[in-house]
Amino acid sequence: MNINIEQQLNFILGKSLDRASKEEIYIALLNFTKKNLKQMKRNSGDRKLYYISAEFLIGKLLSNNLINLGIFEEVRDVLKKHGHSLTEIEEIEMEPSLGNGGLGRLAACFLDSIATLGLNGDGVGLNYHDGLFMQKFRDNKQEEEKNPWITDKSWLERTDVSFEVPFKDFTLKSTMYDIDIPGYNSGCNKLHLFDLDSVDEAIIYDGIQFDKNDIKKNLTLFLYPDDSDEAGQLLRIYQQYFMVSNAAQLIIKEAEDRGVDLYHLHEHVCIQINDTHPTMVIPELIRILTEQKNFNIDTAVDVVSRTCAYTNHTILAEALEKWPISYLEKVVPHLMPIIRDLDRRVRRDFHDERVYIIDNMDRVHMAHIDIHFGYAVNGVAALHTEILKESELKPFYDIYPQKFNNKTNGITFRRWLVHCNHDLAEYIKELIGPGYMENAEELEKLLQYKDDVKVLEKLREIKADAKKELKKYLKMTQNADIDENAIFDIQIKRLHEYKRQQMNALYAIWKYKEIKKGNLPKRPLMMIFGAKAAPAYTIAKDIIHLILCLQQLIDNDPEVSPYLKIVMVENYNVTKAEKLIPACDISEQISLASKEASGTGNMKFMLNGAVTLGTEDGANVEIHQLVGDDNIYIFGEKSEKILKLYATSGYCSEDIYNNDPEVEELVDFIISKDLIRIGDPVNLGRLYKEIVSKDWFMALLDLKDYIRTKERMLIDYEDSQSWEKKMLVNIAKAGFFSSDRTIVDYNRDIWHL
Ligand code: 26Q
Repeated sequence: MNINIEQQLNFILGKSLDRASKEEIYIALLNFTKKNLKQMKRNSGDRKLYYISAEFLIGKLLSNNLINLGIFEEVRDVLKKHGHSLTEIEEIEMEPSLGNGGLGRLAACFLDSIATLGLNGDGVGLNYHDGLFMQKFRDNKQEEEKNPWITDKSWLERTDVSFEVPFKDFTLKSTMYDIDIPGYNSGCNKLHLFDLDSVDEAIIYDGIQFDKNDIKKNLTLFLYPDDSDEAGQLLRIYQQYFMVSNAAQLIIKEAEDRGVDLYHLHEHVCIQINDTHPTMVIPELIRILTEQKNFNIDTAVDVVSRTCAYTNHTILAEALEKWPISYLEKVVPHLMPIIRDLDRRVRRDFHDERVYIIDNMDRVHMAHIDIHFGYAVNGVAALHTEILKESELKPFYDIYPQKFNNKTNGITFRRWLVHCNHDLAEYIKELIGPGYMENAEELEKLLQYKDDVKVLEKLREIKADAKKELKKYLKMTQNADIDENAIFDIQIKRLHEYKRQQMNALYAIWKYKEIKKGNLPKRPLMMIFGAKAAPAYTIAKDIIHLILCLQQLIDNDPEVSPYLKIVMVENYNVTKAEKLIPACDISEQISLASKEASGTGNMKFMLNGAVTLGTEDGANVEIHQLVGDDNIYIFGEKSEKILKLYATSGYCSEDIYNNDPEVEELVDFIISKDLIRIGDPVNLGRLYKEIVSKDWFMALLDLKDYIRTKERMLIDYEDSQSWEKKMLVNIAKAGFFSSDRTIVDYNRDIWHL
């Protein structure tokens, strides 16, 4: 770049960098970066992808955009020269609150890789003003507050694109906002976020309460508003339809602008439906083509079916969306004739009620629309796709074997290595050259240093520095004191019973009791959690309460606290993940086998030299295959056995509790005097009862193997050189999990851009 960055910044500021405040510099950098993005070439091509998703968990953008523009280091050095640190300036940026977990972060990694590979593909979603709630801890409980992240000056650019979205009782006029998505060393794409001018944050009161019926004011306020009542469910339908009607209108407008003959839409456009949330794009496109473009319905169904592809992210029954017809009639009655027609087609062709779109309780199965009227269905890790084919979606696989395919998830190394762990990225570059930044499999070249003591020591040094950084960060953000010499054991992900944070908490109880008995560990253990619980998910909140109570119990126990510490990070988000992941030794990936579709945190940790403690679930299976038995710690029952247990109702937690006094002792501690004194007996009692009498995700089944395996890991950690070797092998084998590889696979098998 032949521009003098320093002069440009001074010009934008209207004064010298030396005399500018952090806030002023941030705004100057924002404007400067936006100007540079404007000058990038737009990725183009005859065929265009639209990735529609309810979530885009993009994280802060400043550093990442500078990296992808190739000017990160120059900017950092210019700032440094004038006494400023880019890291501190970044703190001013608000993190966009446009996602919740893995599915949203995956969409963000995909946008980065699509742009980097020079592919013509944009994201389409909603511009939630408060997104996912802000988590606060009070009295050892989660409380929810609003999270207004959109500031005066931001990456969002208002466009003059606007569409009319028809609902039963009124029509709403949208506004499209864009965020530029630069590829690394490549062209630029866009994320289109639709919004409503009439949305009004002033209707939020008392945390995150608001009038669920005031659609004009609430439509794009929150991601996943509480849907425990009818008004909440209707609001979700309003949101989903608003998202896809805008998407459909944008797609058709852009196609027509490009001169595409709509009868050949599928040759010029493909639409990726990210989970079932955007499913209504299928009937909406059919509606527009038949009502406004003179298509007959057979042709419209045919063209749309060749345009749309669906990704499944879960086998949990409760997450597979089924909308009552009566609700759809209240919000989008004009889609119902089309949905009924699609159901009629299915019933005409197949005589198996498991594949019908409308079931005998008058509910519309969104995934069934996607599978019948899309041309591809993919799972997100090898095991997950096999489970879809062999059990969850078997009746569909029997009908359409050619539609099913696997696309193992990936992560962008620009954010999850170069940005979040710059020292490690630089050191890798020193060892094997910069080629791995664009061809991630080149990381394997690191294996030649497997026995190089100097290299291994340097890896540990980089890890130790990251721990010190995290220590500073946790002190600053939540006044937590952590010991940088401890082993860092980290579980960060949405709170869900299947992910089994409760099993990890039971380990903490075990360890606490061991220390009380005088079995002192060689080195302190630092257990870090980060998780938000859905506001209406009671047991998930009880698990948070348990963890926070344990944290307090241990902090106040001088016998235990030198050896064990728990920190639950408040308001876990992408920014915090970026600080936590580089500092991790033990990556907790302990879902009940068969339940975690893929996981992507597991990939971020391994790339940063953490060793996985995990079940044979999701992408852990593939990590295991790549690194081999010596470089991962696998425990627990396998998925075949778990699926059988479910099929035969063969699991009874009470039997384990009653017959294993060690397990009983740990579970009983949840309602012990020690904990009840700190916590709320209602929450702790409810959790205790849930684990003893139900334990739907079988934490007790795997508990002892889990404890044993974690203990083995702590012992192995003390053999520094062999542990460092594990770190190195994990980094070296992470190349497969680059989202660049994932996107190459999507493009080869599904998109054909
Ligand atoms: C459904 C119905 C009603 C309300 C909400 C929902 C809902 C909301 C969010 C259902 C699912 C989600 C999010 C799912 C998700 O994040 N899945 C994760 O996707 C990752 C990317 O593929 C995988 O790595 C994870 O294993 C999977 O859990």
